[in-house]
Parts: sequence; structure tokens; C-alpha cells
Amino acid sequence: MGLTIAQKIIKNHLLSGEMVPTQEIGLKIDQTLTQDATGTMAYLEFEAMGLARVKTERSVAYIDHNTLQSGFENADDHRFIQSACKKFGVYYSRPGNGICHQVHLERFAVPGKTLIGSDSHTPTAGGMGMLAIGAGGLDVAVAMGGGAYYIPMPKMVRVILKNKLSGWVAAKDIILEVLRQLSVKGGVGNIIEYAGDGVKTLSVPERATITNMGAELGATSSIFPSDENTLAFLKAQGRESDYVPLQPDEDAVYDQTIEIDLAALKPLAACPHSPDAVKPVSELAGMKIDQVCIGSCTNSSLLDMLKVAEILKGKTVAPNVSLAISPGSKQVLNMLADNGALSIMIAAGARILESTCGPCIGMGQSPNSGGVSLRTFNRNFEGRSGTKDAQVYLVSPETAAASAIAGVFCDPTKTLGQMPAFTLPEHFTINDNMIEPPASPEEASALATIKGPNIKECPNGSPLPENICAKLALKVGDNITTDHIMPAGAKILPFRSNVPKISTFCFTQCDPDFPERAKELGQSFIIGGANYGQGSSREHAALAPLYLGVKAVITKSFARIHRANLINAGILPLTFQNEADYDRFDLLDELCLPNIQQAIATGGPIVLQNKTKGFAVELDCPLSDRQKDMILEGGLLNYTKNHAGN
Ligand code: MIC
Ligand code: SF4
Repeated sequence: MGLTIAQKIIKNHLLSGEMVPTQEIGLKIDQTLTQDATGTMAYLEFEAMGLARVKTERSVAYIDHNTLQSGFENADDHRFIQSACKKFGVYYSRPGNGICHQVHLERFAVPGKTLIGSDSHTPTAGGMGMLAIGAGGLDVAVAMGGGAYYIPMPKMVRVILKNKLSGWVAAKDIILEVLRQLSVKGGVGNIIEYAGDGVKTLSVPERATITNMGAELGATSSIFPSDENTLAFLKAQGRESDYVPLQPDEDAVYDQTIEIDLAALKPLAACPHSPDAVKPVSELAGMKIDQVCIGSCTNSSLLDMLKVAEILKGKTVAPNVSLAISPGSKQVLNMLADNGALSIMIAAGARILESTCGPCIGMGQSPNSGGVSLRTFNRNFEGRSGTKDAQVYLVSPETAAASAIAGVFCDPTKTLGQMPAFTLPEHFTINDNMIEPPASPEEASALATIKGPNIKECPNGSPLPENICAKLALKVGDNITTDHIMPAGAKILPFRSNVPKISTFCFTQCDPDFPERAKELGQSFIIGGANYGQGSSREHAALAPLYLGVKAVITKSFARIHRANLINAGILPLTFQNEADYDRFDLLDELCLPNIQQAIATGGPIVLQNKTKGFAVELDCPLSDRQKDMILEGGLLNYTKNHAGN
């Protein structure tokens, strides 16, 4: 039986397990990336595990999330990460160099290799034919130390792209169409592979827009073939020697296949407050808008920016609109400056931001009350922009720029006329002067990491007790995101290195009293609905509940990265055998998991008693042997220490 592209890469990197869907496999990891908002914890964890030096082919730390520096905290985090990189053997991409996924695509991604990153949009590098997966910081720390990365063997989904996009319809519209068809849960447990004659019509940055938003499908990863377009991009980046061709075998078998006719696609928008609430832009045309933000790791490549400049040329941003543009990297910004496109944007009245995540993670540019904001980003969860009642729509750069000029939602295919040809340059401007190499191993041993006063130790779990009896501290519904569990934004992100402090914001979007209540209870449970923990890879969404005493989270189903983060933290991820049981629990019910230690160790039945209401229900907790040990020993940190040298 032939193999898919992802199966070929997995086969070449398989350290343990069998390639049977849902069974746990261990992968050799060639490259890692971290960003600053998750990176401080990852390097603290690396240090806490007693690891001396990274063992990967390439590990890179990016500073791109927390760059407002409204207090000393962010700058201290940057200094700590810089010192950890020097010591541990990691390349350090300085603030100003760009958004992790954009820079990684430009400078480091290699077809056929594996990458894990402490950021859910790490699959952006799948646009280059790399198997790139988002993970929690602890998993990245272990992989940096040479350990395997474990995932359930994914199923394979093929998306066949037919024909060619018409003018002003974009790669963003392709992934919005996939989201419309599959939903934010549709990718869970899957790798999405793109195929068909439409593939060759898309450049690497366009492919990367599509694989980037595979994260919104809940997919383990997304990947494109590596072909002549990949070679052209690598050549233009001066990295031709990194090229290897990659195609699926002709008789490769997929678990599911969908088809999209690119020629029939129209501009689309994801409506508030979910990336899969997709409608044609033509249905929204004429709606008054307040803000447009162009950038983020989804849509900030040179090609995107050149299209935006073309649309803005000689025009003025509508008086009712604030237009913010963040080019994705120093390379992009430099080239825009050199070729005059930046000047066109400035002349039109765009507000040029630094090459960072910025508004995408609520670091500034929050819309006005009830404001309608069009963003080229990947997430429009309620409140993520920093304005609770803002209405955020996710659109292509083309729709965003055309609407910024018009002052209302508008369909670029109807208003912009013929699209000129846009091509990638033959040579990008290459200047890696903001990527600092690590110290040599000899020099490194004399170096120390530098920690400011806001950098606290990461909390550690404790071994699983025989029984757990505690109250239900919170009950939430379906599709709870990690932004609900552990919100980000300018006020909260500065505390990513301080779990005691950041935990005071845990779940406050859903219930402002939760942190206080959980602390008072000492130990507690949380109940959630389907797809609990979708969205980011932030392990703070597990570490803060751990700090607040949450022992188990019981749901209808979990998102992949968050479930792994709970296990890494030593928190039990349990699911109802009968989803209808969800309705039988209320806040502050007294719950018990009798003999839970034995049930986990032996894989026996798990019973949850509701002492308040006098009934019991059955739960599931499918775990590999490795995960069982982790839960029994109180999480991955303990597990790694206990099993060091095994
Ligand atoms: C996001 O887009 O939500 C983030 C911020 O990049 C997160 C990481 C984090 O919370 O630091 C992600 O996607 O994993
Ligand atoms: Fe940054 Fe937004 Fe991309 Fe997350 S999704 S890495 S916050 S740009």
C-alpha cells in the first residue's frame, strides 16, 4: 500500500509505536521553535529537567508576541530567553525580526523534516512540505533535549484543489472554504494533505496561509507536496540546498477526501465569533466597518503585502476606518521599504506596526465598543481582540484592503477590476543579522540564565492519589477555547512567566469568580462540553488550573494539544461515556473518583460519583502506557526526572 506525504515523513522519523491510526507514536524531531509567550516556560522547564544543551538539528526562539513592553516584565522575558538560547544552543530571533512562523518559513523550514513548536500555528511550515506540529512548551523542551514527541497516529484527509483561483480570490478563501466544510472540530486527529492540479498554481507563502489555518480545523498538521514552487521559493531565499521533492505515492490511501474547485471560489469571511462561521463576502457587502488589520502569521508575506499596496495605491483609508498593517518579518518590511510599497501604504494612511503578532493576540489595536473589525488573522474568538463586544471577521488581505478604502465590507472581485499579475521575487533580501547564534558548548558552560523578578518557577503536579473527592468549581459549554481558559492580551500576557499571578485571570471571561473559588476549594473539578481547549498551544491553560488545584477536567471531547498539556501537567482529562450525562451536573456538586489510581494504572472502569445528587456515571480516559505513568507520577516534569537515563 502506498504512503501519503505525511506518512512518508512519519515513517522516516518513527522512534516508537506503529503507524496505526489513534495508536501513540513517538517521532524524532529535527527542529523546534518557541515564541516568547510560551518560550519562557519551555526554557524554564528545559532547565528544571536538568538538560544542558539542545540535541536537535536546529532550535530557534522567536520574540514576537509580547513586545509592547508596557512594564519591565516583557523585556525581562526577552533577556531570559536570550540568555537561555546562548547557554542551551538555541538560535535567538531578536524582537523586530518578525513573526515566528513567517521567519521560520523564510529562513529555516525544510521539506521532509519534522518541526514542533510551542505555538499552535507551527503547521505554517507545512506549506514547505515539512511535517510541522504545534505542541505544549514541555513537549518542546523534551524534544529540544533529544526526546521523542508523542502523538496519536493521525488519520489522513486529502483536499483536492482543482483549477485555478480567479483574480482577487485568495489562498485565505481556500482555507475558509475548508473550514466551512469541515468545521473547527473537523480536523481533530487528522493530517490534512493538499493535492490536485490547483497545488501548482499556489506559491509557498500561499500554501503556508492554508496550512497555518489548519490549526483552526483542530488538525494535527497540514501539508503540501514539495515541488518546483518549493524549489523556487528556497532558491529565492538562498537555500536551494534544502530542497527535496516530496509527493504522495500514486496508490496512497486517504481516510477522507474533499474537493474544492478553485475557479468557482468567491471571497469568504469567517463571521463572529468562530473561524468556521463562514459566509460569502457578497452577503456582507455594504456593512459599515470600523477597523481593518492586515498581518499575523496567516497573511503577512511579501506577496500579501504587495497586493495590499496595489489596492491602496493612490487612495485614502476611509474616514470611519483605522487601518493597521504589520508586515510579517524584517525581510518583508525591508523589501517593502526598498520597492516603494511601504511608501504607498503610508501615503494611503495605513498605521504601520512592528513585525509582530500585535493585534492578533490583543496586544494593542483593540476595536471600539461594538466595533466591526476585518482582520486577515486566523482567530476571531469573542474578546480576543481586547474588546468584548467587538465583531471580528476573518478575511483575505484583498478583501481587507478593498474594504478599508470603501469604509464598508466589500467584495474585491466586484470593486477592483482586473487583477495585475503578482509574482514572487527571484531573490529575497537576505540579512540574518537579527538571528543570534548560540555560544559554543565550551563557552556555554560558564554562562548563566538571567531571570527578572516576574519570572517564577513553573508549578509541578503531584502523584495521583488513590481517590479524588472535590467540588465542581466550573461548568462550561462546547468549543471552549484556550483564550477562554487563559486569556491573553496586553494586560495578561506580561504574566506568562508568573503562573501564580496569571492564574488570577484563569477562566475570568466565563466566570470572574472562578480563580477565587477554585483556590478556596483547594481541590476541584471542571466540566466542559465538546472540543474543550480548542485553539492555542498555551500550556498556561493547563498550568493555571493546576496551580488553582484542578485535579480533573471532564468533557464530551478535547482538542488535541490541550489534552496533551493537561496530561503533561498531571491533570486527568476524562470524557463522559454517555454525553447526555453532562446535563446531570451542577456547579458545586460534590464529586468523587474512587480508586482512580488503580483504574488509571490498570485501565479499569472509571466511575464518577455525584455525592450531592446520589448517582454515578462512567467515564473514559484512553491513555498510552507512557501517559498512564505520567498521570500517576504527577506530570511530564516528574516523569522525565524519574525516567532520566532509561
Ligand atoms: C495564539 O495565536 O493564540 C497564540 C498566542 O499564538 C498561541 C500561543 C500562546 O498562547 O502563546 C498559540 O496559537 O498557540
Ligand atoms: Fe501570533 Fe496571531 Fe500567529 Fe498566534 S495566531 S502566532 S498570536 S500572529
